[in-house]
Amino acid sequence: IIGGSNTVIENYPFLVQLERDGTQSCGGALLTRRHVLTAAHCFFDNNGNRVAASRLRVRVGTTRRGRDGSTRRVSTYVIHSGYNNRTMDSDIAIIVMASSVTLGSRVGRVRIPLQGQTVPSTAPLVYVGWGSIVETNSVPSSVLQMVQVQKVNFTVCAENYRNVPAPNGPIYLTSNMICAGRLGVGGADACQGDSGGPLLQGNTAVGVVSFGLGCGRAQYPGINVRVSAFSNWINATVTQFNGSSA
Ligand code: 4AZ
Repeated sequence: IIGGSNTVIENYPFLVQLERDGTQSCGGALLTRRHVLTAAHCFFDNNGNRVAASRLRVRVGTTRRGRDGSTRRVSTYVIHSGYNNRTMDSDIAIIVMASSVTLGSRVGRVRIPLQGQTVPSTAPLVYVGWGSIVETNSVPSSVLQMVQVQKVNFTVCAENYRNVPAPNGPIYLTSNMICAGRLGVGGADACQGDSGGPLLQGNTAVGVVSFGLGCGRAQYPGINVRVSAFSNWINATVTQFNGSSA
């Protein structure tokens, strides 16, 4: 999180850490006592291979990165069939934990919007996570960070990304994405390690942190999965993977 402030998990009890080989690598948000909403790209290694579920843990109920709270094994994870690792379209996935977590003041469920529900352009939005606090390093935060941002006009955001020069661009956004940050100002954004975590409007995950060009840049807001484009898929997937055999 760029430009954020220290906060505590009690303010965002649905927020979880996804650990790969014992190290926090992504964020996520609890949908139910057994299901976590996160990003599809969190499940691929640097060679583009899927990471085995046995290497993953979900840590809930803690403000501190990699400490306290409690962890759960991952039974399986479901990557959206439309995920494209080059365009980053449909960068959304659901984790099915091997056992359920206990709800309390530090562990709770996030809300998701109805399918097709749009985010009001004036609503205050919040990024949360343990990711980098500086664009130029990949040092995570040991304490949970939050930062307030705004939805950025999609046409403007898409044009800016389309005009990114080679070799990084052009980058073509899809209608399944929401931009959020401080357009023209910068300094408030998600960053490496925040991926998979929610972009919040109150207790509703309107986005899933996905990617961006750098972090906190004035012309390049963070890009998030538009959750309302996937609400029906989320609900159907949670229902399908609901039981003891998953
Ligand atoms: C990343 O590398 C990443 N500024 C996540 C979010 C953003 C950039 C990069 C948005 O996971």
